[in-house]
Amino acid sequence: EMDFLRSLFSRTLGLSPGEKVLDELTLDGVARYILSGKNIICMVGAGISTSAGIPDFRSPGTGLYANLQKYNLPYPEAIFQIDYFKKHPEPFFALARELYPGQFKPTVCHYFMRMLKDKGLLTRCYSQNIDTLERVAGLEGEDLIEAHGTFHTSHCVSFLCRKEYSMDWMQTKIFSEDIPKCDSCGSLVKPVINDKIFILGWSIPLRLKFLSSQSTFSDFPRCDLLIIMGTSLQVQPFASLVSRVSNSCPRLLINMEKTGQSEFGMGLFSFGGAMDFDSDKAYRDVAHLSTCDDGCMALAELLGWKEELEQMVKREHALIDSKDAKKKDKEAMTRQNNQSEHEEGLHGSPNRSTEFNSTSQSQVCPS
Ligand code: CNA
Repeated sequence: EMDFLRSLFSRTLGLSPGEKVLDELTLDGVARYILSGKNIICMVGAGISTSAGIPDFRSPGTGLYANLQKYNLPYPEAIFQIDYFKKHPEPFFALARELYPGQFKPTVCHYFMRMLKDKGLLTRCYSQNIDTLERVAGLEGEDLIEAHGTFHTSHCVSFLCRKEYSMDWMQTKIFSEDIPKCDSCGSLVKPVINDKIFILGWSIPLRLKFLSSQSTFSDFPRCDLLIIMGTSLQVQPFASLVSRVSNSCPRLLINMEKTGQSEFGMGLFSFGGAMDFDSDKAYRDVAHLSTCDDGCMALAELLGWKEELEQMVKREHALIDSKDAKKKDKEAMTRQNNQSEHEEGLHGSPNRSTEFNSTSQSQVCPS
C-alpha cells in the first residue's frame, strides 16, 4: 500500500520521471521486453472490431456517429443512453439488429489477446466493446472486464424488477422486431449496455462500476506492459486507466491515430498520465500506427508466434463457420416444418398436425 501511495503521489506531483525499461521505443523493443515474461493488460475499444465489420463511433465517414441520421436522435450519444431509451426504445433495437453479435467473427487482434492468455501473459483485458467478440475468441470469466456492458446479458429496466434474460432470448426478440418487454412486469428489457446500476440505493452509470472493482485496483500497479488498441481514449473514466500503471510501465498503443496525449483528456484523476510518444522526455510510450490486426500480426512475428496466430485464426473461423452452417440448417428445417404445419392446418389433417407440433416445438427452442 505504501508503494502504491508513494507512486501515486510522486506521479501526481511529477516528482519521479520513472525508469526506462524498454531498450528501444519501438515495436521491436516491446517484443524483446515481452519475451522475458510479463504481466500484460490490454485495454481495447471499437477499433479492434472494425475489421470484423462493426463500425466504431468516431472514425470520420464510417463511424456510427456519422451514420445515425435515420434514427432522428437529438444527439448521437442518445442512442446508448438509458433515459432516452426508456422513452424511445426503437432506435436502440434497430441499431442492435444491424450490429447484433453472432453475425461477426473475432479478428486477428482478438485472437492475439487469446494467445497472450494461452501463454500465461495476459493479466486481463479491459474492453469498452459490447460486441462480445472477446468472449467468442476465448477470453472468459476473469480474463475480461466489459466496462461499458455487453449484449451477453439483458435485464428488465424496472428498478423494482431487474429480471435477467439470456442472450438467446434477446436475440429472438431483436430479430422478431418486437420491442422486448419483461414477462414479469411488462417494462422494457435491454442488454446491459451503458446502463445505470444501483449500489446502496444510488443510481450510478454502469461505466463507473469497474473503477471500484478489486481487479482494477490490483491489476494496474503490478502491470509490466499495457497494450492499448483501437480506442480514441475519449470516454471517461475508462481512458484514465492508462495512468493507473506504474510510471515505469511501458505502454504500447496500436491504433490508426495517436490517442491519449492530452493531459486534460485523460481526466481528473490522472495527472501525469497522458501518453508521450514524441517529446524529448518520452521514455516508455510506443505508438504503432496501423490497423490493430496488422499491428498484432507484426508483433506476433517479432515474437516468433506468427504462424501459430495465423493457424489459430484459421481454425477458429472454420469452427464458427461450421457452427453457423449447422444453425442455418436447423432454422431452415424449423421454417419448413412450420410451413408444412400451416399447410396441414389449411387442408385439415388433425393427427399429422399434432405430430408436427411436437417436432417443431423442440426445434424452435434456441440452442
Ligand atoms: P471510438 O471513439 O470510435 O474510437 C475508435 C478508435 O479506433 C479511433 O481512434 C480509430 O482511429 C481507431 N480505429 C478504427 N478502426 C481501427 C482499426 N481497424 N485499427 C486500428 N485502429 C482503428 O471508440 P472507443 O472504443 O474509443 O469509444 C468507446 C465507446 C465505443 C464505447 O462506449 C463502446 O461501447 C463504443 N462502441 C463499441 C463498439 C463495439 O462493441 N464493437 C462499436 C461502436 C462503438
